[in-house]
Amino acid sequence: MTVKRGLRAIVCAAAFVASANTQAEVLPDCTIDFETTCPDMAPECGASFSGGGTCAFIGQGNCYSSGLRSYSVTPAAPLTITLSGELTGLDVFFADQLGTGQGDMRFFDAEVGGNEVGSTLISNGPCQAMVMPALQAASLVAPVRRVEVTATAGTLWIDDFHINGGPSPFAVPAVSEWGLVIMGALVLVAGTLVFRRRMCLGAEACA
Ligand SMILES: [Ca+2]
Repeated sequence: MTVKRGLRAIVCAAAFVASANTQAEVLPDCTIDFETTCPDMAPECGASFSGGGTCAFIGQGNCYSSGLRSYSVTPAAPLTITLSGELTGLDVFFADQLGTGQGDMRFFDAEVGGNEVGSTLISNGPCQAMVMPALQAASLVAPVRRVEVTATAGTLWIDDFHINGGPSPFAVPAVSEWGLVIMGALVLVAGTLVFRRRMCLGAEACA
């Protein structure tokens, strides 16, 4: 019975170590500028764009963040952005393009159906003002795996979709390889001590 308990303790400890070493996949710092490649053709920076417009030259007003190509969203073409890893931070140009656009950008986690995990970004602008619309930063409360962009009117401008520019606020603590070795050794020592103590109590002969 004692040996079984000792083995059970070691197995539980190993499972704990393994779970502690599981690190969520966080997408690397990466910016989609829509200039030479487009994430509606193939994933870029771990993001795949579907259902929206496309990467195109707009040349409107003061929307010229990186080159003159950007991504557009209209009421007829809401955009879904699917992420292959965790989005933990985002800054992006998200504005009305022609003076009549309105819309929002919403963030969801990896659960089935998706729970909304952050404040909705509202399009600013317009691009036709005298200055370029301000960069917007998402306020997230958990890692994001899907983004929904909807225009309720006009045309929306998206550029410089900057993924994970800072340290992750949701990082899961992980154990290094040396940490695993040390923890494994500790588990062995602890198991040996417990086992020896139980044996001694049974025999009443240990010094
Ligand atoms: Ca651009």
